[in-house]
Amino acid sequence: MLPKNIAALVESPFTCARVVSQDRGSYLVAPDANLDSDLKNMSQPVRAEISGAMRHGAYVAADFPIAGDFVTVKNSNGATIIDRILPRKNLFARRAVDGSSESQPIAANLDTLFITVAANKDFNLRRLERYVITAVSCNIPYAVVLTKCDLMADASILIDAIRTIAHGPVLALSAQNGSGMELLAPFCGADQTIAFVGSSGVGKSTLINCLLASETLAINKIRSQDDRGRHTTTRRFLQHLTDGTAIIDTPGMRELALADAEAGVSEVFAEITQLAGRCRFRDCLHGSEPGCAVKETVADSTYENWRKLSKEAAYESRKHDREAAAAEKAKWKAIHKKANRERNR
Ligand SMILES: Nc1nc2c(ncn2[C@@H]2O[C@H](COP(=O)(O)OP(=O)(O)OP(=O)(O)O)[C@@H](O)[C@H]2O)c(=O)[nH]1
Ligand SMILES: [Mg+2]
Ligand SMILES: [Zn+2]
Repeated sequence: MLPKNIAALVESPFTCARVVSQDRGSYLVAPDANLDSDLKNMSQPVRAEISGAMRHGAYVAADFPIAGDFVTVKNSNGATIIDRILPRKNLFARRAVDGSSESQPIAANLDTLFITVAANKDFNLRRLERYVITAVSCNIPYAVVLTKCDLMADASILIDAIRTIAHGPVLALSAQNGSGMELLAPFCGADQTIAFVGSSGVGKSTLINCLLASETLAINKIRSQDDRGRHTTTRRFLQHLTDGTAIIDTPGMRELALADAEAGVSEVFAEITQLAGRCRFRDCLHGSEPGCAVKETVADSTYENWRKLSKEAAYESRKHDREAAAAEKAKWKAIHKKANRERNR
């Protein structure tokens, strides 16, 4: 739901709408269940375009509207024009997969991000780790959803494994037999926006359909009149449950490259972050420094994994931020100096 202080930014002739989906410059917007909007009487999302001014002022992908965004719109000769994006509470984004350092927004204004993994042979902790790191770095509350639990007699081993990485809630369920679906209830409500992300085939859309199925009207409306229901897997798409919960489905991601993720790495590898305080050198990089508590204590596999991810995260941040690079250079210089001093003693 749009916070009141942001709703106050909307002035006539503009009204507020929520971005449902985006497809090459064309958007679908809908009234938010809780918004006072011109669009409110419409039962279906409407097509909208961004204004010329917005197009000219947009430099990076994040400057364009994304599913979950609250935007101001106005009617102009029968067309719905998006005038501006209202301030975002948060933005789930990953590094673009084209190799550039630009970040690719996935969804905005989330109350809970459901990182979805399946209890089958595709289960992969390393991939989960990347999602958790990204969620933490984007400052988005997350929960891990372990789907397809009907395929396993006992999912507790997987749940325990997930808990070694994710400090948020873990919900084990099956959209197939309905077990555990009630675990999602506390995350739903008129003022809640939730999104499902994860690899292709983990069951995100099935889960959402399952939630919508108990609300037959909502899904029928969307499917018969707009034919959107079938396309939930090819683009990000926001739908409302009848209780007002906004649910965003996203297409499965093949890879999740880290962007600006150092905070997330520190949180996921909390053990390392804590141990770092016990290293002999306060600015120990846990490489080949003597007296490194991290190297001495942490399991080799965890260490290698941490090193790889923190290297990737740091590399991306450097690319983004020259100042950070300069500071890092100074830091290295100081470390070498110190090491030299130590050696020459
Ligand atoms: N056994 C079992 N199969 C499931 C369950 N949920 C989904 N599936 C199956 O998993 C397959 C993929 O499900 P989708 O919901 O399309 O997966 P998705 O995550 O939306 O995939 P993308 O849209 O490609 O990202 C389908 O064949 C579903 O029937 C479940 O709880 N149990
Ligand atoms: Mg899908
Ligand atoms: Zn160390």
